[in-house]
Amino acid sequence: MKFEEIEAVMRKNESLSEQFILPGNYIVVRLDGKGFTKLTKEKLTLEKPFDERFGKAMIDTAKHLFNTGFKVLYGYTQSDEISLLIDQDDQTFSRKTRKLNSVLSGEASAFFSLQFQELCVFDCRTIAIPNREMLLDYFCWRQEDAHRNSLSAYCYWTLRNNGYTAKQATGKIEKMTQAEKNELLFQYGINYNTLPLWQKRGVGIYNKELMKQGFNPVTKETVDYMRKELFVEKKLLIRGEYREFLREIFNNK
Ligand SMILES: Nc1nc2c(ncn2[C@@H]2O[C@H](COP(=O)(O)OP(=O)(O)OP(=O)(O)O)[C@@H](O)[C@H]2O)c(=O)[nH]1
Ligand SMILES: [Mg+2]
Repeated sequence: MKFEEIEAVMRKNESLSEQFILPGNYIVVRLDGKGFTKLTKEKLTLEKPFDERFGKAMIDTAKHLFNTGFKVLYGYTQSDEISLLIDQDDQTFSRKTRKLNSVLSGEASAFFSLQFQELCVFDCRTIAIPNREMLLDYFCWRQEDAHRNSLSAYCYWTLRNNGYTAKQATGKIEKMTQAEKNELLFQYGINYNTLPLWQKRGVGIYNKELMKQGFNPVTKETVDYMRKELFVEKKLLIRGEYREFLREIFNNK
């Protein structure tokens, strides 16, 4: 076969296997740290179950993803995952899932690795969401997951710190209800209700209109003005109130 023919076949194969997020759908991506159980236990020196520096690196990585060419409306991070909502009308890379997944996982992996000077990798999946209610369901679902995970993680490390092996701790937690997990922590002197909200609910990131003060050199007066800035919400509301909070952000995009 001639080179031109080979090229035509290759290009056709490549374009026929291309997938797109269909017009009108919201684009949600979720990145997740690859093998972070091993990374957080063996390679990094971190507080367990939650570490401020790790949490900050996740937030900074999520903020970085707001500046990678996509029109990101909302970011949410908990544990080793980051979800992003990309605008319904975003046409970047013609909405190719291959591009979304590879560019965002590459950007996140590179940025996060620099925070710890260690090789850290994120995977990325792209999800098409056809309507607003499903979008709200998606983010409420991730927040519920954050809550379950944090309760279990606190139980796990409390047991580990009190003589249980990894297997014993996992086995014990597996059979417990949420109420029993709360009770277990209480027995060891931990009141789950008073733990930092970012650990239990995750963190939201969005462009918020904030009042700023500037100096007018002509009139020599300080002036108030409004500016949109990337804002990190570490005290998210939950359930119905979180839904309303998100609805407002999505309405004011
Ligand atoms: N010490 C510590 N560990 C954390 C923190 N946040 C997340 N992790 C750990 O990150 C891991 C995330 O778990 P998963 O994403 O389910 O598992 P994984 O090992 O990353 O596996 P894959 O995602 O399937 O590649 C858990 O083991 C958490 O304990 C933190 O603030 N401190
Ligand atoms: Mg992971």
